[in-house]
Amino acid sequence: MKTIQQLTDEFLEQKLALPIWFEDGTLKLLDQLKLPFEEEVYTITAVPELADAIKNMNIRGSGAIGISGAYGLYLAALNSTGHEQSIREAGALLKSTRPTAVNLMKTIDEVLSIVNGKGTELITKVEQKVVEILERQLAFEHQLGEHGASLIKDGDTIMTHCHSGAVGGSGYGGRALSVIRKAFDLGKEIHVFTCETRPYLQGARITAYELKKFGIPHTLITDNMSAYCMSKGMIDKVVVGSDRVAGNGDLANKIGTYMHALAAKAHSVPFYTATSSHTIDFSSESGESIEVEMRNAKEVTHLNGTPIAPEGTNALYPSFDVTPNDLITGIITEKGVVSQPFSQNLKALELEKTFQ
Ligand code: RUB
Repeated sequence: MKTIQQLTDEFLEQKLALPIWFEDGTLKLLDQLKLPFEEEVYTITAVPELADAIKNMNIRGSGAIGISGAYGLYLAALNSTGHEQSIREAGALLKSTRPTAVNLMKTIDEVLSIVNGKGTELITKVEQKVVEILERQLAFEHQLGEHGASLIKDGDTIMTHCHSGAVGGSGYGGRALSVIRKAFDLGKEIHVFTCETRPYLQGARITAYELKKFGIPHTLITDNMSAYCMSKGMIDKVVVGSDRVAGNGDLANKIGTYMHALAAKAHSVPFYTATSSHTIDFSSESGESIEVEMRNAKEVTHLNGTPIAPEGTNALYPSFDVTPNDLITGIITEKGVVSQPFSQNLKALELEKTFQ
């Protein structure tokens, strides 16, 4: 099997838009806080630095933080010369960084499930597991992209929210943008409306940056314009990513997703989430049990460090919301597009089996 270095070299050759990669015994991370104006690369030499980068959103997006967890455990294995307890402690630290995106927890648990033994043998074991995960995640992006692209018609305008793309995933197009990118690569004439995504502006800063990079025609709107655009027949489909899908199909995704889904239902615009089986969490029966991360209110009262409200203004920042499954037309996965009733059809796909 390949080494992590060989795999990363392959990824770099494929010109993927990588969020994180391995180079010369360290991790390299594209600083997403600097996008779209600078493409600055951070070097990470120890797991606590990686944990801080995830917390501070230098790296973000559920797919990207999932693979960061895997890379982080490999770094822990190397730095501790294959010490089992140190790898487990690194796993606990990385899992504590952000609570909503389930990919992070699942990926770390998957690596930890093979952690036993010591020394070089353990390092190699972790490395092989991480290689397997990285290859699989990238393959999912292509597969779910193909299934999703089959829903897109020539001439469609697709609205998306937040950033569910290459640098939030494994480098091809993450989830929502894999669907869009595949449709575009297949020659479909499409246009994308990207919502700016207050307060962190992932749509304006990162989705628009990637759409430009991939040459896909697009228009930026503010979040509160979506119902207007739908009411005027300007949007044919909504495709968003997913931080977690509960067993009944309820969707936890970036704050604002729920509001777009309500507008889409009111205007009979099909609403899809693009995800992978790794993001379907059968241990959450419904969205009610999903923990929504509350972030610092200063991220609402300030924009890029500049205050936009009177000093002392109270603000609230739930970073995600839960869209009830009855507002969702279909769940696009690497195995196909799942439709209602989701509880039954998600189970029928036996998605979790992939990982047993
Ligand atoms: C990102 C976010 C994205 C989802 C879906 O949150 O909510 O919409 O992660 O994208 P943050 P994907 O920027 O707070 O990490 O399906 O690619 O994970």
